[in-house]
Amino acid sequence: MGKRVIVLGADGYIGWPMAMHLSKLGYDVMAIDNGSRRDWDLEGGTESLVPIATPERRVALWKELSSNTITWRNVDLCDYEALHAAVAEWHPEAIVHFAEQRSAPFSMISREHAVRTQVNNIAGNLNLLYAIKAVDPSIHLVKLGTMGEYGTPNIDIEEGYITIEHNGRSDTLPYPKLPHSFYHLSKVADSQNIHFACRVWNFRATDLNQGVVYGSDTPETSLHPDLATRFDYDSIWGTALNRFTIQAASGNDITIYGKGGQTRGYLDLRDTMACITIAIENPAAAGECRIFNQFTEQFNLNELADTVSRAAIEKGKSPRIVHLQNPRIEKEEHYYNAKHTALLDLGLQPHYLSDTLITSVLDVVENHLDRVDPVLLGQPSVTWANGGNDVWNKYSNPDLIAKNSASVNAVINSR
Ligand code: NAD
Ligand code: USQ
Repeated sequence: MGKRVIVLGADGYIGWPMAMHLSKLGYDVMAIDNGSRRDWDLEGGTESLVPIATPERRVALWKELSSNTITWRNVDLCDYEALHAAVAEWHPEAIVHFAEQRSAPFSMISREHAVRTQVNNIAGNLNLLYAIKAVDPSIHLVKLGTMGEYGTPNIDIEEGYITIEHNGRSDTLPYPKLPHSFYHLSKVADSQNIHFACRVWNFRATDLNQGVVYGSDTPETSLHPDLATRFDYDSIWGTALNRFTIQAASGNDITIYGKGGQTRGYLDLRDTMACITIAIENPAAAGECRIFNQFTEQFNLNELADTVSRAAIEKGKSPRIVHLQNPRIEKEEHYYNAKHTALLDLGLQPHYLSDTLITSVLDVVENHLDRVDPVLLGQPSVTWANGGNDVWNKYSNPDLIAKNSASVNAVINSR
């Protein structure tokens, strides 16, 4: 029997390829998701550019093509009893936790969306900590955080910790955080709670401050269209890089928000698979809260737009770069130098955007251009300043919004 792992958020963009990748490596994988991401798409009228199959179809097809079994469970991390039962049933060596609301604009739509994001993410993660404590505190937690937890300070960003000298004394402390949104703030709260669990319960944890992930092909997703992972491009869920590539490929303007000096870390989806596998295979020690900055290259938006534009010109397109009024409140010109050596030291062999942009992103986009919805690709609909007055959903769907609000209130009231 292989080593057991649980992948939480296994229906998502990274979670689904990760579940297959670990299964192919010989791990016995339990995959958990509650389908909330698909509900949030229905609620806002958003849709993946690449069609995605149901979890049932994905798992059945994976078994047929690889002869490996992924055990699927529909569990909400906010339902402690169900989560505890799944962790107890599988008793894994490691749990990889992707299962959160991951969009900064979604978290900034309104008070209700900010509350929903933070309840889902922080309460779900806290439930997980309690489930691990109850089942076996030696389970290695591999948790997806984000580089945006740090924000854009005017000093070098270290990997999780910084040594500070103050009034003649010195200590190594968690690096200060200045997050970009209520979503990114939820990750900071998760990080604090995980750090605390390592201190008081001797947990072993790896908190991965991941940059923006791009690309959609892995050796496993490429086996069949029904094993493909999602590709978001609307202004709520689509990252700037995804949006820029589709804008360039479909003859629309590349939309930089503001001056374009905003710098972020980036990595290929295949490198995410490799980093997480490295983390699982080199577990943190008992009591250790290990923090890695998980990205391979950094770019500002102007550089990113130029790179996409050049690649699109090579393919015969003639994209135009425009600067829109920035809907977010963020620094548009700033210093950025984030350390990211820990994963390279453990053996990561990175892919680079300049080598893979055309094959791993632009070609995928071109194959699905007929599915591009110009409304979703266009102007952003959520502004940081408004705090709740935005018309954000493409199709007003009061039934789903009411259903989601009711379930959030139920979670809050039950605490
Ligand atoms: P995603 O939205 O595609 O996938 C997340 C999955 O988690 C979804 O399938 C969703 O249904 C599930 N989920 C959410 N809340 C849940 C709950 N309470 N119970 C059970 N399942 C739940 O997101 P992704 O892009 O695959 O990101 C995965 C993780 O990596 C997230 O935590 C995200 O914050 C982090 N991350 C992503 C990126 C990126 O560029 N995509 C970068 C840095 C960090
Ligand atoms: N931006 C544009 N044009 C667009 C869309 C975005 O200029 O059409 C700008 C934003 O203003 C921002 C930058 O691009 O300055 C990055 O935005 P993004 O949407 O690409 O990424 P972000 O909101 O930071 O979130 C994404 C993922 C999130 C993950 C994060 C990693 O959605 O889950 O945590 O990247 S990081 O940025 O390192 O925090």
